[in-house]
Amino acid sequence: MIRAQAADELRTLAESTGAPVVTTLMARGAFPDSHPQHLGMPGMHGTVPAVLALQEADLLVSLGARFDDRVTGKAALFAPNAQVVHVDIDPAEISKIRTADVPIVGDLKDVLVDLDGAFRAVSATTKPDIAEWWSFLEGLRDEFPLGYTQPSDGLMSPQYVIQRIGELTGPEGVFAAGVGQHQMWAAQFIKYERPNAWLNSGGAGTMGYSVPAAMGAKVAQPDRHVWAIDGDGCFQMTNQELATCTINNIPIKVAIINNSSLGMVRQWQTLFYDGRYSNTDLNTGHDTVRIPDFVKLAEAYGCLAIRVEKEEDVDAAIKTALETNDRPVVIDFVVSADAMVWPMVPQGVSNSYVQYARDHAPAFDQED
Ligand SMILES: Cc1ncc(C[n+]2csc(CCOP(=O)(O)OP(=O)(O)O)c2C)c(N)n1
Ligand SMILES: [Mg+2]
Repeated sequence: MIRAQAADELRTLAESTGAPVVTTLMARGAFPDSHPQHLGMPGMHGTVPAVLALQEADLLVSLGARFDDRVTGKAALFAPNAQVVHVDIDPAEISKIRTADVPIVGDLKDVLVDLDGAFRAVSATTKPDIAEWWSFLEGLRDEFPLGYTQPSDGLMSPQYVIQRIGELTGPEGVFAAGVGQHQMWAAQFIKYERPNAWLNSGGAGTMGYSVPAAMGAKVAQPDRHVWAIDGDGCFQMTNQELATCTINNIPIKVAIINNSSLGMVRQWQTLFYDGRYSNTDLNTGHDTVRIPDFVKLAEAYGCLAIRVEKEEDVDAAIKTALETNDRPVVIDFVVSADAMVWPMVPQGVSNSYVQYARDHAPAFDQED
């Protein structure tokens, strides 16, 4: 959708059908988060309404999405009642994972216009009634909004930091993320209103992506605020590009969400390996030797460097970063290692098992 530059055409089709819309990790921003028909991101860490809407739907129109396992969960149990219209520019994608009932190969910018025309022609006589469907979805929305709990160790919550970066920067900013928990929180808690506001390595999931991606975005669009939302692990893969930024006057802003660990791996060790933590401590954060010390490292690269350890200091640091345009800024946000990404569908099971929080699976609770 983003590569096809078809966001306007998507909006037209969505509004004429009244259908709920979800945006995959790669498509965040293709449809405005503020739009009332937007249910959020689907998949392993998607919103409960988005995950269960796909699961319960009788018709899925997939526009350039590829049914990867992070969206479908166990593919054989994905959206069991749905007929699938699958549109893609690459014929190899069609029916690769989920058999398409209606395969369409083409450029989304053209196909969306044709679909909209076809829908209008049919609905002029028989308009589908989806009021009951929407009341089911609104119920999920009310009951299961995106949220988080405050960490019990007294350290900052990473979700709060990321949410404030989004709110203070606004929808004209560009946000590039690394890979891990911070990436999922950046996808969930920053609100995207336009295509290309979100740059992210989906699919391959390459740690180290965010600093170079932010650098490229800032060169392409120097008038925008460009953030790299990075993990303490990811940042250690490509932070040497800060030299390129400083020497070439590319003033990006880097927010290190420093949980002192390979947090996404640690989360799986917590949930699925009884908390046996193996090789996930990075010793970069609270109460550690801080090797490397990200503030000293950033200063060595000619950046403005700030360390933030308390929530009351978050806004001031973000504002300083937004006001600084003569050199890169690196903020070391020292956050709790215990925060987890929710909702979550455990790997390899049906999306109907989506958990809103630990041991809380709405679809199954409702059946009880
Ligand atoms: C190059 C590379 N190595 C390993 C992985 C597997 N992996 C995915 S997320 C992650 C942890 C990332 O840690 P950090 O950057 O600190 O992010 P956090 O999850 O703590 O937010 C790892 C090791 C990967 N995606 N890419
Ligand atoms: Mg980390």
